[in-house]
This record gives sequence, C-alpha cells and structure tokens, in this order.
Amino acid sequence: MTSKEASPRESGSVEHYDVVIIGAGVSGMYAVHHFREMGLSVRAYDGAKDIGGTWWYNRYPGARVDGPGSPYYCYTFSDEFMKEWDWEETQSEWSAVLAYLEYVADKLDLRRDIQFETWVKDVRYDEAAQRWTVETDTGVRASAQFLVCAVGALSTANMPDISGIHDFAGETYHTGRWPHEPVSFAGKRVAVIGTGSSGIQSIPEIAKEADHVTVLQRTPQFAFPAGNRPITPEEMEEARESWETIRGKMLAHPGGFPVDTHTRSALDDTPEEREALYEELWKRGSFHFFLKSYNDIAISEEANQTMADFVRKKIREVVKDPETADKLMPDHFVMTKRPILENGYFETYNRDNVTLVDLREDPIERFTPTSVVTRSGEHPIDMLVLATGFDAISGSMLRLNPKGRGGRSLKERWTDRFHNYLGLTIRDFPNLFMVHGPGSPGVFYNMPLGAERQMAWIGDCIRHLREQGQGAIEPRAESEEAWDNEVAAIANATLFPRTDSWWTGANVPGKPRYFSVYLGGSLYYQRIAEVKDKDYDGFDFEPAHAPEGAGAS
Ligand code: NA7
Repeated sequence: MTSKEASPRESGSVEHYDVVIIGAGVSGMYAVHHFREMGLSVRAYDGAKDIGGTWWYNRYPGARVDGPGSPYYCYTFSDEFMKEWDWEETQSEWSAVLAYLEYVADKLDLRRDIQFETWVKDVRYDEAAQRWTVETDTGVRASAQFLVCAVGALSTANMPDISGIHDFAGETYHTGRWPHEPVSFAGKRVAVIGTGSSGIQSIPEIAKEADHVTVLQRTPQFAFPAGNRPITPEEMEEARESWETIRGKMLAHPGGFPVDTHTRSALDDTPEEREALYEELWKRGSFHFFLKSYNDIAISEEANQTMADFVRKKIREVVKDPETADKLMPDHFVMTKRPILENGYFETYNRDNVTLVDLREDPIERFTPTSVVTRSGEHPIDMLVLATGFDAISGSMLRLNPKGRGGRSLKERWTDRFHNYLGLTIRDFPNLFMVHGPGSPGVFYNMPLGAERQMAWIGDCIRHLREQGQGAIEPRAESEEAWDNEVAAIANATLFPRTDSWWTGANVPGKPRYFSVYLGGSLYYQRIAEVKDKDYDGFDFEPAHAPEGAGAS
C-alpha cells in the first residue's frame, strides 16, 4: 500500500483519516480490520456502546440467527476463528452471536479504532479537497478521503403511524431497539404488532410469561421449523477439519452457504416424491427447506404452489382452532417475503392466553392510554411490542443522508429509485462506498461473507486510485442506469417483485416500491470483479488535487 501514514493527523479540531467507516456491526468491524491491514488510517463511528450492530440492538426474547445458521454465519477470512470458536447451537441466540463478535473484536483489537456512542449527524463531500467531512453528535469532526457506509440493511426501525399510539401509557418496545435491562412480561397483557421474523421469534417467548398476548397480524406468514439443536463437539471438529472445503463451497454457492446448488424443478417430481422430500426437509428444519429442495420455487407459480400448499397443510395440522388456523393461512407466494424460521410459533396459538387479531378484517382504529382499539372492540393492554421491522436496505443510507457534489443530498437523488452502480457507489458521491446497500445481494447473501467480499473490492479500488494518482472515483450516470436495469431484469424473472415485502419497500409508506436487491447471488461477485479487471469500467476518475493523503481541510 502506498499510504504514507497509517495514523491520523489532527488539524484544529478535525481528525484526518484515509477511511472513515460508519457503523461497527458485522460489516463495519471487518472494514476496520481490512483497511487497517492495507496500511490505511481508519476510524469507525457507531452510536451504540459497543460492537455488534444488528446483534447489539436486536436482543428481544427469542432473537436468533434466522438463516442457515451457525457455524456458517461467520467471518471466513481467518482460519484461527474457526479453530478457536465453538458454536453451541445451529440457530445461535443473539447473545451467542454477540459473544463471537466480541471475541473477534478482542482478537483483532478492533475497538481502538472505533469510537462508540458517537452518532454521525452529517457527512459532506468537499470537492476542492476531494475528501469527506464527518460531523458527530459528540463534537468530534473528521475528514477522510474515503467514506465506507456500513450502516446496516436492517437497522432503521419502522415505527407505525397509528392514531393515538403516542398516547399509550404502558411500556412500549420495538424489537430492533430492545432494552439492555431485562423486560418482564409477568402478569401483563401484551399486544404485539407484526408477524415477521421478530414477531414470530418473540411471540412464543412472551406468551410463556405474560398474562395475555394479543397478536395484531397484518399479513399471515409462511414459517418453517428452525430445527435448532446443539452442535456436538464432533460436528464442530468435523467443520474445522473440512473448513477449506466448506469455505470453497460458500464462495461457490449463490447465497454464500456451504451446500450444493439445487438443480431440480419441483415439477420434475411426482406429487408423492415432492411430498416425501418436503416432509424430510420439514423434519430437518432450518433453511434446508429452501436450500435443498427445488430450484424454481421462486420462479414458477406452479412450483411455488406445491411448497405453499405443503406449508399451509402443516399450519392446519398444528393449530387446533380452525378459525385461528384460517387467519394464519398465508396467501402470497411462499419465499417471496423473507422466509422465517420458527420455534413453536404456531403451537403458541393453542395456548389459552394468546389471541390472534386479523387486521385485514379487524383493523386497528386507535390506541388509548390503556388499550388498543380495533374495529371489533377494545383490547386493554399493559405493554406494546412493535415487531414492525425496518426501513430496510436503503433506509439507513437515507437516514445518514450524505451530501455529495454541489451539496446535493442523497434524499434528493433517491426519490424514485435508489440509484447506484454495483450496489457499491453512487454518482455525485465520489469515494463513498456502501456495504449491503441497494443494488447488492446484501440480505440475500450470507452477510459476513458478503461484507468481506465487498470490502475486498473497495480495498482494491482504493489501491488502484492511489497507484494511479487519482483523487476521486465516481460512477457514470449511464452505468447506474445499466445496473438498475440489470437488477430489475434479474428480479423480474422471479416471483419476488409480485409480493409486498420489505424487500420491495412495501412496508414503509411512501417508499419507492421496487425490488432493489441484486438477486444474482454469486454472479454479483463475478460482475464486480469484471468491472475491476476492466480498469473500473463505468467509472469516472478525477486526478488527485493534492499529494496523496494530504487533506486540505
Ligand atoms: P418484518 O419482517 O418487516 O416484519 C414486520 C411485521 O410488522 C410484518 O408482519 C408487517 O406486516 C408488520 N407491520 C409493519 N408495519 C405495520 C403496521 N403499520 N401495522 C400492522 N403491521 C405492521 O420485520 P422483522 O423485524 O420481523 O424482520 C426483519 C428481518 O430481520 C428478517 O426478515 C430477518 O432478515 C431479520 P406486513 O407483512 O408488512 O403486512
């Protein structure tokens, strides 16, 4: 690396770095390590008290890895982590994931380059200096040539705007901002709004303790057995021994998981064969249902129907009251909302202390200080749990709202679409890089691995810039348009855009409604490598105004 200084300089009250990273979650932590290894001076800022991002905030009861799970929801860049860290369950609880991230942070001494409890309130590009200026709520100001936004795809809470909600006088919690102090449900009447992953994970836990739980459901969901179980020491040992092969498989798989890609259509099998396979995968639990079944569930309506019918039948088998079971019947294409792994969710409706309100038939009219009122009547409550999700994928970038060339804000650029190139860069915002933002596979890929792969590209780009004596890089308008078309073409060949979901922005009123994730999986990493190999095809460069590293601010 050509950087002359790996430690920051100070001028006046401004600290100077090569790279400022916003966010110290899974991606931001890796960014600190990666750019530091390159010899760059780095500083990360995070509003939380410590590392973890999503895992710092989402500590609601029942919160677990809601995907293919441990031990593969992990960093892959260090063999040592795999050798040393023992995962204990296949669907680790939030506290276990946080413990792993704390171990990584200690091991790499990451915290010395992260400033916690510091909210970045303004970032602006200084065109003359070719640098970003960062203002924080603690008064710390920084300047950096590169800005890496690891702000979280699921970080900005979606708060429902319901009449009287602020008048409700009882305890109110959003699952994505769960308190660090214990929350007691004992003897309380609790209402939960939302039946996505967070609602479906927390409702069974709350129901075990609460006096009564009223579930306010807008959309019934497909949920699959999590199949959580302990990982035996032998299994952990086996994973360690075959780590090289496993990592190779993760890199090859479209979603970044160590399984073979499925190659059969659901329609190639007879109904009996399909039933047998679904039954087997249902028993195994976890994401096997998607990763090891058929390749056209998200593409063909007919294939989709076979899986959807199977799951609906399973829900009916579990839920004893037929009226409640009716309300729980999902009617969208299975998999086109984020698949959910559950631990006793449907059984919870067999308890006497749980009531399901179908908001499609019986909408919320208002809150009072002591109740929620739906069309059919009043439900007195002591506590409100908002499991209402996030302004996902683009929301945290818009909350940061960087100001680029000419002081133009991201909110001004992202009115109709989340314009970007490669899911990494945005025109008018030179030297700014997004991680897991719109236009990238983000939430459709194993996120720690995705962060590593995106960071490798960003690091190469920075190196290229410095080696070529360039001061700034920025995508062309036509590159953004072509990328947008590519993202749309891949998505439109599937059933995903046809369902209202947080993937399509439908959960947030007023948000542009379209599928902004790059669905091509590992193809994405080939595409960004091609761009790099063609000397950053589609980008404009600007020669450095001042010698490398010499900030003008
Ligand atoms: P999700 O999956 O977005 O779920 C939010 C839930 O809240 C969902 O059932 C929504 O219904 C419901 N919701 C949202 N706003 C309202 C209002 N205003 N009224 C009634 N119901 C509402 O968020 P999660 O936190 O559960 O999970 C997010 C991701 O985190 C998850 O997918 C994993 O990747 C980890 P809707 O379906 O929009 O009708």
